[in-house]
Amino acid sequence: MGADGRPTLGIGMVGYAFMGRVHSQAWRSVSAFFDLPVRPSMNALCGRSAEATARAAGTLGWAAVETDWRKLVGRDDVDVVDICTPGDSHAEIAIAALEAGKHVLCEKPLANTVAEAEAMAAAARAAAERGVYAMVAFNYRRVPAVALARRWVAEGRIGRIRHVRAQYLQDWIADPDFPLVWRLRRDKAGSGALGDIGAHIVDTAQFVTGERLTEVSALTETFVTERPLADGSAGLAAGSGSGARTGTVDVDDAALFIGRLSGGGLASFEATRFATGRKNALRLEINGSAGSLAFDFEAMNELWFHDHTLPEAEAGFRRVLVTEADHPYAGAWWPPGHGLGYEHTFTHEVRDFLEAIATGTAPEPSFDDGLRVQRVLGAVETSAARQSRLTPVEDV
Ligand code: SOE
Repeated sequence: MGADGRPTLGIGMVGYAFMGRVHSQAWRSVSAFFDLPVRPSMNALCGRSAEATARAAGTLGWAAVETDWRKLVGRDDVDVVDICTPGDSHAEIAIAALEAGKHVLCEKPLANTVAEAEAMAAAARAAAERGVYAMVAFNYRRVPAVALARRWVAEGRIGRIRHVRAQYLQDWIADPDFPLVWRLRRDKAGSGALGDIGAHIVDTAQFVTGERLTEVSALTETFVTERPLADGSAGLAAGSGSGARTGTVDVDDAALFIGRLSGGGLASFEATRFATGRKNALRLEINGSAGSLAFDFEAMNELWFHDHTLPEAEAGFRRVLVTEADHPYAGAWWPPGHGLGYEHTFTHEVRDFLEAIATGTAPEPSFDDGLRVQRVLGAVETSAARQSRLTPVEDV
């Protein structure tokens, strides 16, 4: 029981790098801004090095430290396991935690392979029967402007969807001397830009439209195939490698694909970490029979709306500042116009997860939603591997 008389839920988190830090910020701040039936208690942090984990726990606000995730999962004061590790450990940790009766929040992409994602989704379905819940951390669903776009699509404001144009553009590995960090290794990350950021645009597009991708055709490329080995401490921030020794990049640097939506529309996707000058440009434009919506995370408090039912002379894209009290999530924060940032999307994510647990409602995105995205990633890789299907322009 917390000081305010609300029941507490003990949180145990595995991993404390970029995602661990942003999740910590979310767990720490959620009760201060959202009126929830339960209060999270940051009980234990798990990492491999006792010293480094203790340091991180002190900085980030975790009460205790574990160096073996199995021990974290077994703790009586841990009700929720938050997985912020590379994809190669998601399946093992998530399945063990669900079987031990712990709710699970798992970073994206859900897994490194479709088979792992299938096993995780099966474990989540079985756990849900016992009131134990699992959610995959596609945080961009919780950008107020993205949630508003979904609301307007569902209300029919843009009519029947004809086109989805989705891009996720970053540039943090454009320098060929950027080291071979774990996100550039298939054994750790499963795939490259495709799984890391392509997964986000697939989920965001399906979430906003309420439709599914039914088939895809893809091209992937690895522009820099050898990179300096990372010195072990290298995170995702720019830095140098460890000198003369290099290793092979065995994942995609960029993935482009087109697809068909379940409602009959066409979609295009571009995920790259070589878009020089673009830092975190998750962009979505949806064209419907009655209007269009456009969003760019680099201006995340804005949603652009074109109402095609207006007379031509009055129509055109107009900017909606998504900071009003009745916009999704926005009312919990600052007065209109004061704006939110990247970290708030994670606060919204844990808010929704805690609410779902407290009210016994299955949270979204579920592991089945994560599996669906994983199947799209798998289909993209299968299609890209069949490059013989491409038509050489010179042959025509
Ligand atoms: C790196 O590309 C990364 O941190 C992704 O892994 C996150 O999911 C995205 O939100 C920001 O960029």
